[in-house]
Amino acid sequence: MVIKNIDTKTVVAKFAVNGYNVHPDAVRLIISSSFDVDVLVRETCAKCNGAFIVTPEEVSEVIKELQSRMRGEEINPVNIRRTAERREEIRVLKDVTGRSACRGTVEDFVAYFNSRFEKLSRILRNRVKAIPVASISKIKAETVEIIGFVNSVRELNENRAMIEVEDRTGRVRVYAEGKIKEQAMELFGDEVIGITGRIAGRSIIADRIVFPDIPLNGNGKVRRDFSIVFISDIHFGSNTFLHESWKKFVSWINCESGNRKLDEIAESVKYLFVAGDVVDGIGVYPNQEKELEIDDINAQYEFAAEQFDRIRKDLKIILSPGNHDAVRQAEPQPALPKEFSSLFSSNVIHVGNPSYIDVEGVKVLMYHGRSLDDIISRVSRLSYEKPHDAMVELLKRRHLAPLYGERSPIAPEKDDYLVVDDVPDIVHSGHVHTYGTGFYRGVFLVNSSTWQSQTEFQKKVNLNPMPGNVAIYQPGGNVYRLKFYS
Ligand code: D5M
Ligand code: FE
Ligand code: ZN
Repeated sequence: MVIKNIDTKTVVAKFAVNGYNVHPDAVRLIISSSFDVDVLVRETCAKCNGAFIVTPEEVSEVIKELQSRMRGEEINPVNIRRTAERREEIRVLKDVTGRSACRGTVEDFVAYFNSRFEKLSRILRNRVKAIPVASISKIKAETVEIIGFVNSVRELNENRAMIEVEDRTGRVRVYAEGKIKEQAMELFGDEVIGITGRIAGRSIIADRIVFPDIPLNGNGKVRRDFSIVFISDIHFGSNTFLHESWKKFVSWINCESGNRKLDEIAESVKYLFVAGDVVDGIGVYPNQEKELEIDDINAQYEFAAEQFDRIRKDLKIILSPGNHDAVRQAEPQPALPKEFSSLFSSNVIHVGNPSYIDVEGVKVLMYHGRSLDDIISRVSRLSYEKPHDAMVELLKRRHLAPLYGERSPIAPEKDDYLVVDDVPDIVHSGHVHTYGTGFYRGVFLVNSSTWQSQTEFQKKVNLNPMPGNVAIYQPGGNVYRLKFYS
């Protein structure tokens, strides 16, 4: 319990510094809560992300979350602290692990899509002064702004498309022409967007499609004096796992490459992120057993743990699962179960997929990247050669799996963990086995290739992996690319 002697003015000032106005009832809630005021302000600002005024409801939600995080820690002690009260080097800001509550019923899906709509429309409300769709035919104005789910998109002719947009009150046809038609044709359906346009009878002629998108300069610059290494898709246990490349990588990260410049880079590394497909798994695709070197899941994780154990222990390793790992397939995926996570040494921190992790004030959003297959196959200008361009589409839509019902199965949690509600400094994904880095609106994007050479399946579908490519990023500074496979 924190003993507080804090007044309204101080709380208002703390929000003002972060660019927020705050409702008096929200201030009262903060003052009467047992949590540290700075923690509450920080977490609330992160939650509101761009809202104009902080409401008491938002503060209550944050308090509830902090309480459940504390309970989670008591029930399930892990080697990371989930409470936001202490300033640790690593904080897990959002992760479904230990909080999954869905059974996949119709009601769960309704609640899930409500959560998605609520979160995304809240972001859009700062940019679009929306009216309910049902009231369009009743108002006298010539122009209108709405926010809704994309129901469908249809190309009418070369210059014209029709988007059906739906909110809680009804549906409306929105016509898109010229440049806006081109934007409309890249909509997947199921995203939440804003529309501004002219009223034409019962329809709208769009003059702008507004995406929830992240702010122009992300979170502003965060500069740190350490570096972070990003890898994924190691596929330990596969007969195409690249032992030699992996060995070279481990020597390098242990500052034992023998090359002075490379060892200096390695010395600056404090964190290693691993974005899933740690092992190849068992029965993930038909006839997989023919392509396994280790055909037992326990033995695969034992081998994985042994390999990570060779990495210097002052490095913190943050590891999440992918579709080949031994957790549920539907996203969000919880962290590896105890029987496997306990095999790893204590510098390995197990988190879910996706998860938000704060390392010394740098926010990393780590997501395995299953939806990238869907996005790349849907948008013709995107390709596997430049996976970071596909990642941009996730940030624009502020959603990690914007194509519902395709190759990315979703578990309908009451809270949509796949919404990018918090603006990250870094987005790390994998899955497509190709390498790419870039910046989008100040956010560093990295897709971290693989440690597996081309599989029989990938040969058949003409998928050319780029194994052994490693990205090293010093927040606010340099990006390096090292190749451990030639
Ligand atoms: O996926 C590695 C890459 O290979 C990723 O881009 C998907 C693709 N892949 C793998 N298996 C399939 C199937 N069965 N259908 C379509 N595409 C596939 P990974 O998660 O490592 O298997
Ligand atoms: Fe993979
Ligand atoms: Zn994968």
